[in-house]
Amino acid sequence: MSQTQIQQQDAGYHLHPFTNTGRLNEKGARVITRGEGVYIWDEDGNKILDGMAGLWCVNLGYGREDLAKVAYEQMVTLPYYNTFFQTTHTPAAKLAEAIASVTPGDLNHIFFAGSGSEAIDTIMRLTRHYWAIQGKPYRNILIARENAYHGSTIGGTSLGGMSGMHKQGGPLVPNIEHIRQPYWYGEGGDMSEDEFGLVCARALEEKILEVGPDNVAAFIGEPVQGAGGVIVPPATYWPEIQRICKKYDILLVADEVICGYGRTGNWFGSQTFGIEPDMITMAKGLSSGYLPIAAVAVGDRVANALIEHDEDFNHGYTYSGHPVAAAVALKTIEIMKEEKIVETLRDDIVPYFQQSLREALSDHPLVGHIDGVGLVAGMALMKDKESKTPFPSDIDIGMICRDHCFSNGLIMRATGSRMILSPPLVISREEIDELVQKARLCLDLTLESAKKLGAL
Ligand code: PXG
Repeated sequence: MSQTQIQQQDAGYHLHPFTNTGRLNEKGARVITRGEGVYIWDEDGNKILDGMAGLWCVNLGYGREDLAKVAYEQMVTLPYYNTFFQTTHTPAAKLAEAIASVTPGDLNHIFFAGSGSEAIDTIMRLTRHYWAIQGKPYRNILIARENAYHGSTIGGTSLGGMSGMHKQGGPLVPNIEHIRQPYWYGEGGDMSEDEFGLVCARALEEKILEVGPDNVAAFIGEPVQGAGGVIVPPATYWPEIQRICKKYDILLVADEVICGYGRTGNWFGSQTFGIEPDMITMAKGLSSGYLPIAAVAVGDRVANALIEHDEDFNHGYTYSGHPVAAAVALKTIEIMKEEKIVETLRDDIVPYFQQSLREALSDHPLVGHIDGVGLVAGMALMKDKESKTPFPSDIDIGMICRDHCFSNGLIMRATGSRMILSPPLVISREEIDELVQKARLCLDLTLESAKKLGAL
């Protein structure tokens, strides 16, 4: 089938997520046909370096036969069986143990879901249920942050802090509060990073006191906000959040859907930022994106309460612990251990990536600031970086840059005027060199476009 035929079918029948479908249909979606390592190819044969690992997930790179074989073997052995009615199967049991072997602290009790959004709905229900079985059903307020992303089910949308999402499909789930995000470059003003981190964390204490400590179930946050633009919090932020949660006996949940499985340079973002959460969510890197699977790792406090409470927890999904997805996730964890992915990142690839980005791009006239940790980074594009002046709203500088990247063999994602990188964890030094060279070229082209549009 030709590219045009596929585009016509797509335009005729496919409603895309987070997309203005009418506009997309006019120009036609780009057809991606295959992947190998850190590269993908489109229907016209263009080779593209995937600086986003799909959607923050293809951590082990494309085209791994070892993952495909495991899926095939599991499919012919047992393609599906549920874990609802007093049954289990080898992939789910083995995967639960394997996840517990890599999660920090006592996060050793695993509840499976099919997506990050479902994992988030699980923690929303489980944190509230926990307090209900403690005899405190009034402790049901969840506190999250503005510009957080926690998925797009009604639960994830409500818990997230994306105003564009809150406007659609409401009313939202009640008893959710949002506090400010720790975005120092954008909102820190004259404060030092450390000072600003404390101010943002103390917004949690203010909110707790405002709604009453006895009414709060949990605080939920991404260690690094991903879809919000790669907002890396100041070093003071998470320890202070942890202290406040302990002080008011509030459950702390880290949404590790992006940060989990190596992205920040450790197995989990909680380790990078010194957080000891009561629960974490995970998805994406758990199966390297090869099949949809997610999980919540629950610590002893909540798990023991559930286990000791003599009643079903009436929650779960048809595909909780799906055997094929679980087998692939198990293999993913085994590969990460065997190939020492986290160690290689820590000792070599992360410092090289972060340094190369800064050396190549910091002095670019458009780049106001680079935020980054592990193998993830966000760049703020500014009209005038000295005076921190953003582009006017009619110039979508992020989209202009993203389009230049697309045309020049690089996937870099735009969140507003921030450009995001989150490449596969198996990227080599040479491929990082190629990535930063392409990024520089595309920033130059973006600068030219902005001048042509009269924005500079
Ligand atoms: N929590 C976090 C922190 C996420 O990043 C979810 C939950 C929801 O996961 P599912 O599997 O339901 O999508 C996510 C997902 C983007 C983008 O544009 C990011 C995500 C999903 C879609 C787009 O950066 N993250």
